[in-house]
Amino acid sequence: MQIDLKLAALIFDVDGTIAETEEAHRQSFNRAFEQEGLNWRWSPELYDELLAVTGGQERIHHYIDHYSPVYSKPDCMPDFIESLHQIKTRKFHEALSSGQIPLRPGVKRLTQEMRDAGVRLGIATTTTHSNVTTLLETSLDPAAPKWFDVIAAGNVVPRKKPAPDVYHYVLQELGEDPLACLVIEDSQNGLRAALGAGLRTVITVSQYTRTHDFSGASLVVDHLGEPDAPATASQGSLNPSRIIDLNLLESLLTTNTAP
Ligand code: XBP
Ligand code: MG
Repeated sequence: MQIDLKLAALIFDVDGTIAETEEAHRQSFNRAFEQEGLNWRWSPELYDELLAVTGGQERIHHYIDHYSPVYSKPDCMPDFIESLHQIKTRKFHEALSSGQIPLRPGVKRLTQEMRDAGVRLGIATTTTHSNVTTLLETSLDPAAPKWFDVIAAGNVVPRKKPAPDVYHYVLQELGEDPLACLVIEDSQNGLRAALGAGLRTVITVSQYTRTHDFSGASLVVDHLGEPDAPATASQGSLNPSRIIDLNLLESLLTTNTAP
């Protein structure tokens, strides 16, 4: 017997999903290093490796531990990393405010469709909370942060993706059944976190995740699609639509139960 479920909530990842932000993050890290007189430079190739570690502070710590960059060791490493990351975050806000980072295709369209249909919206991200609100205000709508019933970011949970903590947190705040929710993600770490919380996931592949393993995703597409820019699926099926819309998302929720 087939049960058609209604979508109760759609949960978005941020970096690489709502917008292609990682290149701006990478450049913001490098500008912070330069401002602090550190001759560290994260090339796109190195950043691709470092992205395996989620969280900017954790990424800096990992870089220091595993790439042994030249610098004079501070008395207090946590304070040093936190201060460096705060500078980086300010640089990232400048990039956002200059309008350099557009939304990915379909994000504005789909969030509006969800709001019109009464489907709740959530955010589950590893990035810093102020990055989320600044991105939403500058690229979606000045009031956009209020469209989301929950914005779970950064250190709101003890363990970052691929741990499922942030998705468990969002589900708890929403009070919704995971079977009536869906996630939009872009990375392997994000997919593992969502699946770990029992959430079906649509992947929109991004600039730094083209080679990731998306086993377990309900659908993998190049982007959410627009009527004049159809999406292409590399895993799962988009038929008959060529964009990710409410009908397509609810078809992913349908559960086949024993008769
Ligand atoms: C991606 C991340 C973040 C960003 C950098 O987050 O792992 O760490 O790369 O942002 P998402 P911060 O879960 O949205 O894909 O420096 O603020 O961490
Ligand atoms: Mg992401």
